[in-house]
Amino acid sequence: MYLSKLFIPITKDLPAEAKIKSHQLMLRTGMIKQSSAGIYSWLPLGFKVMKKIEQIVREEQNSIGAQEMLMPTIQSSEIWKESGRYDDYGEEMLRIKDRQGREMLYGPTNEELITDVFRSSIKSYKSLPQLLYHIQWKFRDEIRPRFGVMRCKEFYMKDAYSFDLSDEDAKKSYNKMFYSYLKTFNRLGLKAIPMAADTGPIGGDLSHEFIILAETGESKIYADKNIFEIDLTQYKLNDASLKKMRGDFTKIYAVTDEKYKKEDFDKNVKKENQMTTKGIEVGHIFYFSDKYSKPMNCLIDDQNGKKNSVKMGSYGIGVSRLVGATIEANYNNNVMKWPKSISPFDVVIIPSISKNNKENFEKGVQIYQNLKKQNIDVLLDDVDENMSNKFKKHDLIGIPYQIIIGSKSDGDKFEFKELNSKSELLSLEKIKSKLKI
Ligand code: 5CA
Repeated sequence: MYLSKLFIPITKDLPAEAKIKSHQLMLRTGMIKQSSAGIYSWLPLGFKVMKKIEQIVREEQNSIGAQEMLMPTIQSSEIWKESGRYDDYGEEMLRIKDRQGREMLYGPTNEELITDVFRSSIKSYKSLPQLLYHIQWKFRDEIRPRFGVMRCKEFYMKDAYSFDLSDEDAKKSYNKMFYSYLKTFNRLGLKAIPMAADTGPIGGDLSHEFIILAETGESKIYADKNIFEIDLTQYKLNDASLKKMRGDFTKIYAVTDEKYKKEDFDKNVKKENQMTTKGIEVGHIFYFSDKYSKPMNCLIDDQNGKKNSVKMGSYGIGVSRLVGATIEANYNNNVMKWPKSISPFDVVIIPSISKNNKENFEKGVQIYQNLKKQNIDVLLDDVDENMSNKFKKHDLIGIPYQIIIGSKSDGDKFEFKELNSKSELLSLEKIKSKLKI
């Protein structure tokens, strides 16, 4: 892609309405545009990053055996009346009527709908366990949408649902999700802490939030620094290993302010390991047993032909929130550096362009074509602008690698720079091998 052709409405001014750095950056680099309070259009740059995050989330769900499907955004109120949540959910639910006057709603979550799908299809323990997920827009009429995509009304969520015969089996599904969440956030270059949490309107008595550290986060957290020392690669995808993993994580003290008690913190964590900071909730998992299956009559025959309410859990990741959260975790001193796994482009070529010198640009085009052939997703900055402005702009766009073609280029060697590091003079072959690492 040539930068001049990219739909990327960059603005110089700091948007007044944006209070945190991710919101500011996303508006300034034209990743999103507000359409109305808490509702955004995703423009090409933001959309590309979100889709890359979505793909990593998908791969990690698939790798624990979860199956992807797609449920609609609009749901009938009937199933919510069955579960008893239609009245409980309150004003956050956007309620609408179709032309026949039927009560509908824009789904804020999908426990009822998936239970309805499940009960009409699966009747026997022989088909269990099942793990199903979809990645779909949700709507919650937040009273105070703020911080851009971090707390908005319409947002993109991965929500998964597990179905098991017994509480014991259900906890195995819970542990698999726990593991896949930690792997997902690792691949996104984020350090996430699982924390015991309250269950709110979803319900149940076992729940963990996954929180990434960021000063601008909404949740205050108290944790033992040792939580970052646990090496995930020591665990395997089997029930015993994953049980040990959850035990290892949950025995280290880490709570949000809802559960914080000073005396517990001091008793459980040595002074030098105490960490008090803020974080952003990027995922939340729940085990609620038969909270939905019982009132909705979702029954399974066990080995003796006896009918049991299926045991369920639900597992959410805020895919659109993760775009903002990743920025909060990585944007410092006016430089944004995307983790390689989700960067909007792999590399940007920045030739110094002037009316009298077309050579740099032509060299840039050659390199561009060469890299394209290798399936490297490359951006060529063909805009006629001075180099210092270009660098400022690319500090915001955040592509982690730059090939600079200008006064320092030497024959077939070009400046190769990783954001936040010094540049080096390298041949194209060396650059290619660096990009593929
Ligand atoms: N049904 C359960 C699990 S599937 C559920 O809805 N959980 S949740 O309410 O905790 O939401 C899951 C994730 O969606 C949260 O961890 C958060 O990352 C994201 N999320 C929730 N509300 C918003 C919002 N208003 N704006 C952006 N992201 C949100």
